Amino acid sequence: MAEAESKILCLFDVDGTLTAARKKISSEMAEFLQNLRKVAKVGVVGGSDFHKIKEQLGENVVEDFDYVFAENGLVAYKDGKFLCKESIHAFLGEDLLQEIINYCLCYIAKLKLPKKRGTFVEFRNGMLNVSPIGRNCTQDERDEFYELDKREHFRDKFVADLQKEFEGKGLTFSIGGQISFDVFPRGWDKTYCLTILKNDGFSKIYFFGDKTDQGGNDYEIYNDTRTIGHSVTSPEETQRICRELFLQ
Ligand code: M1P
Repeated sequence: MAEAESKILCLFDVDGTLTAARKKISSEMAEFLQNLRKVAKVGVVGGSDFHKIKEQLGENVVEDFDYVFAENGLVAYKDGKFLCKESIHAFLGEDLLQEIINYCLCYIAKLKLPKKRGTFVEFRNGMLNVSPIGRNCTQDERDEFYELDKREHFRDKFVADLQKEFEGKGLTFSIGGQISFDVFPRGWDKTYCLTILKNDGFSKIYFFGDKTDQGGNDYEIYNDTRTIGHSVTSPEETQRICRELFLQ
């Protein structure tokens, strides 16, 4: 790798950017990324936990990517090794955490939906993930909720309500996928991983994501002055832009 090129990092969101939502990476995309690694460092930053990122990007994800940032970087791997971890429990404390969880459960209990399943609040290392339908829903139920939510805005309304209720508590509510939203301390969005990269000497960090509008979980990192942001609508578009930028 040439010196100038070695200072470039391509950082990718997962769902809708490298893979279809919650689906596994295609072998073609996996091969494409290995070719890209010949001219730039390649990293991934997802809202999901490490286990889910591994399910989507493969068992060898920490070897296949130079950086893996799960939960926006709260769980980080570099060069095939574990790097660091931060926890929402230690940061917010049990009292505030329970206040948020209890409030969400009460809100969901009052919500009438066509379907409700289980796991309405998932407690992760660096965030809470809140789902009105419940994370135990099937793929069909997930798709159905997603379409309904586009019309009824259940998640937008829930988030607006939480923003009012927990104003001044330093929390961010971020809608990333199809059936849920993430709750974490302000600054623990995807820009969190940029702090970890601070001393790694990249001259340019390119970011690719699909949820780049305000309220989406790529919004902050896409607009951050430390990145060159690209908004994409599909994995195919991600490849096309990368090819134009780096592989001509
Ligand atoms: O990566 C985007 C989001 O993916 C999942 O969202 P959902 O299950 O709603 O489709 C979640 O893992 C979420 O935390 C994450 O932000």
